Amino acid sequence: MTGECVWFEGIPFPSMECPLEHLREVQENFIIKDEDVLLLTYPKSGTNWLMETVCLIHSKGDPKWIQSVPIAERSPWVEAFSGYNLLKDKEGPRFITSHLPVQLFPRSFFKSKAKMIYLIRNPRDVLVSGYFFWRSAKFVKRPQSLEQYFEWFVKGNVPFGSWFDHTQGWMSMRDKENFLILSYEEMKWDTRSTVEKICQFLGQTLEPEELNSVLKNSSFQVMKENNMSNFSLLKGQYFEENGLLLRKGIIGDWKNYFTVAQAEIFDKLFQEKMADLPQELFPWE
Ligand code: PPS
Repeated sequence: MTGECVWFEGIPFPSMECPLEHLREVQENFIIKDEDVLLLTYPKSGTNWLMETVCLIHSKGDPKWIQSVPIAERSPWVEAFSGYNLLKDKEGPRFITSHLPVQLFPRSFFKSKAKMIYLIRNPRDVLVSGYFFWRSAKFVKRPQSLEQYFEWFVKGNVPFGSWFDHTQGWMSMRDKENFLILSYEEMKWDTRSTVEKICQFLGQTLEPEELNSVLKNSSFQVMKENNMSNFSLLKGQYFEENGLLLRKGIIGDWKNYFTVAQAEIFDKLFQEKMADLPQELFPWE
């Protein structure tokens, strides 16, 4: 069932969950409400870690919810057919996840006060994580080698398009008060402070033991063992048995895979594409 992508507005999407008509429907008709919380990422940036963290903050560290409801039902992907159907009839505040680039996000959002968290990660690590992930997926064209995936990635010929365009697009929101930028790297370096930052942004207060429980239950090891959060429920239909969402969970794994030439090409491209943004937005080395 290895699938192809559909192209929407010049960007490839996995055709199985994001058919063309659906993407149009999401963009034109999905209503974002002021009380929604939007978790926005380019794929492989730590999306599920952010989702788990936000869910645990919401339940004040109580793990019952994250242990009993699949992660994609707690904070559905709006661009996925199944996620959209869960979201559209849901009453009250919603957590909404999305990998959509800003220009294809539901138009209603531009008039809403919904809080948005945009999580970024060193695109070199995003690339390596994506290579291992997509090569076990059954719903996109699988890369045959890292070399091939590198070529696709730098051209933006990968699901959800160019990392550079995605990041440039969402970063244009950065002066809005309802927009919080986080990085996977800061989450790793100082998880506690990052969770506190998220709590402050969401207007949530946690007791010290509640915060400790958020940290424990969103840790790599605990998430890896939680079948509601580790994508094991998707094996068979969407992924091969060896497919892993929680692969290594580290910073700088790209150094184990890039050749010197690839590292140089990437550096040059990064400088060209991101030169107009303040470099302190990108906290990796
Ligand atoms: S997806 O498929 O786009 O939604 O994937 P996404 O969740 O964005 O990214 C997957 C990578 O995030 C890592 N991850 C974590 N790292 C640290 N701690 C926790 N709790 C955690 N949860 C997920 C996951 O391991 C993937 O990175 P790699 O580098 O492949 O290990």
